Amino acid sequence: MHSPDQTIFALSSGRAPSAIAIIRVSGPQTRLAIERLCGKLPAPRLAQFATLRDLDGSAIDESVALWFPGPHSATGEDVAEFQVHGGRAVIAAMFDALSAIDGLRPAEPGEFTRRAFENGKLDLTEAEGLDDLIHADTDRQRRQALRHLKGLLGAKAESWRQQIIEASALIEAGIDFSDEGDVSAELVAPALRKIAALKSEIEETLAASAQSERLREGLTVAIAGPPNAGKSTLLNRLARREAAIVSPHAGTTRDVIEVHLDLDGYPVTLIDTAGVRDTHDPVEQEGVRRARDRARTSDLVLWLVDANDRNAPTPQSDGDHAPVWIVRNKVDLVAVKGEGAGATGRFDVSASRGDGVPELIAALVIYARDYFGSGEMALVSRARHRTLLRETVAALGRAGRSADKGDELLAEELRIAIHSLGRLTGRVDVEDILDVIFREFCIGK
Ligand SMILES: Nc1nc2c(ncn2[C@@H]2O[C@H](COP(=O)(O)OP(=O)(O)OP(=O)(O)O)[C@@H](O)[C@H]2O)c(=O)[nH]1
Ligand SMILES: [Mg+2]
Repeated sequence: MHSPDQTIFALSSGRAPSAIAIIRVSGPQTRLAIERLCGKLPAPRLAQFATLRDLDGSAIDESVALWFPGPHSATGEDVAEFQVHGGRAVIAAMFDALSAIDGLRPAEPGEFTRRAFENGKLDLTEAEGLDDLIHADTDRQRRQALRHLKGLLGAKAESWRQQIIEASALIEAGIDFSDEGDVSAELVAPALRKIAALKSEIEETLAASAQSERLREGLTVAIAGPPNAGKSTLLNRLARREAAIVSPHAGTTRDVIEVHLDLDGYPVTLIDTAGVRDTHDPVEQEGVRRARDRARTSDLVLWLVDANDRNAPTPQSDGDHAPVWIVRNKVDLVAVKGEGAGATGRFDVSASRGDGVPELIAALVIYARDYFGSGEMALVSRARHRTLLRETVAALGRAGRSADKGDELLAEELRIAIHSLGRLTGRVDVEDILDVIFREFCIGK
């Protein structure tokens, strides 16, 4: 995909129609593109009012144009930005005009950021942070992403890498001096101390980030239980909108309905499912199957029962799956309060009137806080980071243990550690993972 000789363009702002749309161009033909459309080149980095014209000279729109000559641009290449009116026809006409210029083509997802990475404008962890920032739904996700965008993990990894390179240099020097016995030992001992210290530092970082990947993914809470218990009513109340259909008929919900909540800054996906019962209706059977599936793969299940139903089924908890909270609904219809309410994981609510719902929400917030742990402050936010840091720790551990087996073995383990850290920031040999990472990006970024 990497082809710096091509000039790319894309709509970088949100979905049309909108008040303003931003179209970005990056690559060697950018100067030509801006001259063709605007008639002349604006002063670098200054907003310039311009009537944009297609190749026949007819006006497309009145816009603000910006010209960022490389390397002082977001991608490191020549970049132009056209701020046009955000109508679909305007954008289409702009795309036609840009496509008509030789060497210009629409960008692939993430291609602008990839070029920025290739040109050393950001490292891989910063690029990932940028993607996370664009997709952040809650304030906590935003703050975590910003930490990565600022390069905190990248800088840490780079400093570790440099220190291992230094330790490794001592060992390599020791190998050169190996005929002289003592010199080698004198060089290797401090290197080994350095390696042991680095290993514990990386282990601490991993431990402090134990749950932080979760902040990207969010917490999934499934509302399950027998038909007609009021599951959809509860979902609507928690979502504060009529997301699911509510009716007095048992078996109303068939599809799995998802709503996204921002619970005190924590991202939560709430799922409403079909009431679980034996049924001959094939459509409802499929709904029940999906309900069971989603309950199984969720992180927490709210098992909702009608407080008036003495024979309400209890959840089939199958072993190591998500914790289940029992929520007795429709307490507005019962005179006596349930015995269990107030105990851990037991709630009495009226989904339709709202009684007991604040307590349920408060418990969910506490649960989320625990579930996400120190995520926001943690440095590691992706499985990719964790895997590479674990590889580094393992190599450093082997290096420490192989000290008496010869310096060559030790040096080889250090090379592995250096390589893993290099892959983290994208300094070495990462061609294979680049496609995977940048494919997740939006077009225009
Ligand atoms: N009195 C009272 N009625 C409720 C309460 N919550 C829900 N209901 C009523 O119970 C009926 C069923 O509600 P739903 O939310 O559709 O129940 P459900 O569990 O989603 O049902 P299925 O989708 O069929 O499994 C509706 O008539 C609701 O108005 C409550 O707290 N109190
Ligand atoms: Mg329902």
